[in-house]
Amino acid sequence: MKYVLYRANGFGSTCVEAALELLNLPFDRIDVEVLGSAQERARVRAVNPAGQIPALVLPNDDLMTESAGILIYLGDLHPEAGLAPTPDAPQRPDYLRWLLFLSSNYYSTFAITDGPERFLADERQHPDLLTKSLERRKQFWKIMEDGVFPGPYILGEAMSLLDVYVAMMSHWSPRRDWFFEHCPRLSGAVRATEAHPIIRSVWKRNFALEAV
Ligand SMILES: N[C@@H](CCC(=O)N[C@@H](CS)C(=O)NCC(=O)O)C(=O)O
Repeated sequence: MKYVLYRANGFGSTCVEAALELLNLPFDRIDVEVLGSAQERARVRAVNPAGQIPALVLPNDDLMTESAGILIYLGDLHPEAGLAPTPDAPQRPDYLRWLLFLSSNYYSTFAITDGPERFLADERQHPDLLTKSLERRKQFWKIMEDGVFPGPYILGEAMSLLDVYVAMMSHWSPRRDWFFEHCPRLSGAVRATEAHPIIRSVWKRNFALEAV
């Protein structure tokens, strides 16, 4: 029995694709356009009523959504891979804290910029909404950058799915140049993560560029 991942290059499904590959779990990819035509969006909503990816159908046919939740689930299901600190590990609180910090704060701003009309009918106010969203993204990255990270990865010696999450998001707005300049410690973890051969190959497909 396989997983089925609804995905699009470079979107939030990228981290789930990476997790499935790192864990060597068989899965099928189904390409969708979440920001595409009304018909295409309806196709996505038929799978995930929120109209979003990642959407992962589990081998028992249950649906799972929410990028951070999926990463936590997969990492916990395969502790032997060492991609998630176990519940009693000292790194566990930071692991959960930053995964959820990113999904609920940083990631959620994309719901605004991907469809400002969903929040404000008056188009003249959209540029302000976009500017403010960008400012908030930068603030959230700086808050995380100022957290205590021992390196070389965010939680210390071992790469975790938190590093994969951050590496994916480093490609998103405010984009890599800003990220590398303002978040040097997180950037170190991103570079270390992107040196992993599986991450390199998943990134090549998703971001159509060299990983680092
Ligand atoms: N909370 C969700 C957010 C997922 C999300 O916003 N995905 C974007 C693509 S990266 C999407 O599907 N956007 C379509 C829309 O908002 O209509 C998660 O963490 O998985």
